[in-house]
Amino acid sequence: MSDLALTIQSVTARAIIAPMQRPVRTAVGTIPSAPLVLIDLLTRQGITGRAYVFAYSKAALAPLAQLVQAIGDELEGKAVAPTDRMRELDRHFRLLGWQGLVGMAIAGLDMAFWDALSRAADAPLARFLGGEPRGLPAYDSYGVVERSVDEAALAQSVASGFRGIKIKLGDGDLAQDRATVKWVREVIGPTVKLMVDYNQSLDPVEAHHRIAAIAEHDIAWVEEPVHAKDLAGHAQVRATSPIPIQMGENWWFPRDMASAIAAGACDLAMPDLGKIGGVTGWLQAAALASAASLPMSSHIFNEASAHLLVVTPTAHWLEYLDIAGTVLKEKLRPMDGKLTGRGPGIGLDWDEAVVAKYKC
Ligand code: SMN
Ligand code: MG
Repeated sequence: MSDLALTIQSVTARAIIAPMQRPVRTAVGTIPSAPLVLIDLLTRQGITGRAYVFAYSKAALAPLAQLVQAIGDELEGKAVAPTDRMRELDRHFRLLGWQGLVGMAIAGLDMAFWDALSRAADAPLARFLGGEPRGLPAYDSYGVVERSVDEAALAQSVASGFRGIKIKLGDGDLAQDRATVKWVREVIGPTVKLMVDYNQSLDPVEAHHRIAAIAEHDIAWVEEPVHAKDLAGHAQVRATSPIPIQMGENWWFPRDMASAIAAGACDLAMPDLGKIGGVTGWLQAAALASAASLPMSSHIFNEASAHLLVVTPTAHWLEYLDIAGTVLKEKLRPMDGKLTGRGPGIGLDWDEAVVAKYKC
């Protein structure tokens, strides 16, 4: 076994805009392609840790890359010890607050730390964290769907083995939601799980009406029906909802998750690796979910999530939404509706020719 005492030599952050298989169309706007910051963390021992973070908007891409670079530069000469680094960074950014782009930059660096450590141990991240990589049930994640455009793809997702499908609602009125859910249920059949995501677009009263209108079609969860910050609103919707309420992709670090649990805001949890604080934040979130008996799913970040759900006691669903596959040497592909994490580390190796093509 190699020595796990790694020292940070340098960090390189590169901004790219990667094409996606389909745009992420939501009730609050469309993301046509993936603005990503690719992180390479070089160590003095010759191991490179890799990770990426998702900037959501093109406008945030350059500032996010600059933050990763600037925070990374200050880490030079320090040990690759994610728990220690996170404790220091938490203090360092306490006055500014580490939600937002700073938090995403830190999450990306944290993921690169864990990648480097597990690569040094020549182990997939799941094994490094005490689990054995296995196929995790994944759902195929769609945006707002239209019958004329998406019917064939949805049928194909089911034929390929996916046992769950997520669609986004709230782009039109209640009647449109109802009609969409009806035809999607017809296409995917009665046994495949169907999740719906409102992306924070409703108020609690409207959410109550819409949930009542779609409930007959056997929905596995309703995601972020109201503003993610409105925990009382989520709890209010949850009190009358016959469908489990899902949230978590907008929790900034485990502290936000603890607040949501305390407010009784949701039945299910789905932290996002870029907002929950990378691998270190995820592991703390997994402990909170386990202690509160909340089934926990992932949000984007297919590759790292395929490792982390293995060591999540209440692991539920992996969201299959490929934002970075285009720039990887080997894309992580679902097999019979399941995703298995690949090592060493998180399993990210950049296809440099493709990266060069999409570099900003
Ligand atoms: C989502 C939003 C933005 C980018 C990717 C995914 C979404 C989801 O809320 O849950 O898939
Ligand atoms: Mg969502």
